[in-house]
Amino acid sequence: MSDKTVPGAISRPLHVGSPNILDRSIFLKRVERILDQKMFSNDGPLVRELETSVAERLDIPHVIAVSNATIGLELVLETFPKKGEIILPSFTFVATAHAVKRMGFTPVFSDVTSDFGLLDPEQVKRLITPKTVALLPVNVYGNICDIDALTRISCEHSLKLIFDSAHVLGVRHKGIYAGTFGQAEVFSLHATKFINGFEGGLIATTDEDLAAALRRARNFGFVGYDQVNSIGTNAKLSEIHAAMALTNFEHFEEIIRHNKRIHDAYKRRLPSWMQLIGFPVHTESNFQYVVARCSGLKRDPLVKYLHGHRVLVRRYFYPGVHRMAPYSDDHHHLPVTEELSESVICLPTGQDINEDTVSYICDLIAEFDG
Ligand code: T4K
Repeated sequence: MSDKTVPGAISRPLHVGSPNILDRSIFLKRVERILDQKMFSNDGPLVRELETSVAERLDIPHVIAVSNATIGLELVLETFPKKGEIILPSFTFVATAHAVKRMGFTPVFSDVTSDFGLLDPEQVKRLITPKTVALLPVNVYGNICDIDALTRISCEHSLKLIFDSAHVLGVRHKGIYAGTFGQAEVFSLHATKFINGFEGGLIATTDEDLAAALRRARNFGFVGYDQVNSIGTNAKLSEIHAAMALTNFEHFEEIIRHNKRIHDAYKRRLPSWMQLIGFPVHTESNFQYVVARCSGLKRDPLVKYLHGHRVLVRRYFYPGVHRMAPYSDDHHHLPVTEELSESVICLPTGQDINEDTVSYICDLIAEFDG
């Protein structure tokens, strides 16, 4: 066991996506206001303020707050006029596939690009059949997919195109913030994400009718006090979640600056057998994730070793959804996904991490290697 101490006297383990809490006093003032006004849920003032702030700041026509990104994806999928196959990457968090399956579609897993782990348009073309109804690319690790190629393919084959954008709130592609690509994008406000709302999600769309349908669907289908014209569910975001998300969102540029400093520090200090996954040209990331590929068979022993030192690195995304029980079939191989899922390691990030903690982690890694 190393005799090094964690800098800054951090008593808890170091996490991937340690939660951002940017202005505790403003958050607590908002909580006081919620308690005074006694408006806790059901499209309350803070939910509206959050939606408007994100829409205005990121130039997105319609933003609909929901209780988490998984249900946000389900609500969008539920608006599709017919069921069928949906092409998505296996290299994602399992929630993406669950949303597809739970809404009655057939997930068809595609391989990804080896450089960034993003849905590979060439593979997608090969998987399209008469049953395909949609493409569901995932913008992983603060990276944006090849929007132009995927948009072209979806238009040529009259397919819906929606993005799992859980990781890319505040990320720009060719200068445009994520939130206006395809028919809809869904962001996550989970505690470990770029903007921490404890839990929560945001659906972004340029389509006014879709936005109105989603607002109804998240509130049981109500259009007035007593009128329900369509099926809906309870996907509402509460005021306390909105207070947290809004308070953090007000500091989103500061969070990006912090994340970039951390990313740069890892870049300087990691050994050459760990290659950081970078960002595609035209992408300005939020740097929320620092992901490296480990060469050789070092990844799993390294994870075990770091966990032993309370550095809780993660294997996002292992083993690939196509190899998880509900989706696995022995004949299905996705070589790039499998290679990536066996070599990637997500390093601690977020507000608990600073340049000293990065040095501490990199020194531990150097000792492991040595
Ligand atoms: N699509 C993609 C591509 C996603 O990555 C996700 C979620 C979704 C869709 C769905 O979004 P949501 O429906 O959740 O809005 C976590 C999160 O629960 C999940 O939101 C996230 N992706 C996924 C990548 O990670 P776990 O089970 O791996 O998290 P857990 O509990 O191990 O936490 C990660 C680390 O963070 C731990 O070391 C502990 C630390 N932590 C966690 C929480 C919740 C804290 O320090 N404080 C906390 O409050 O799933």
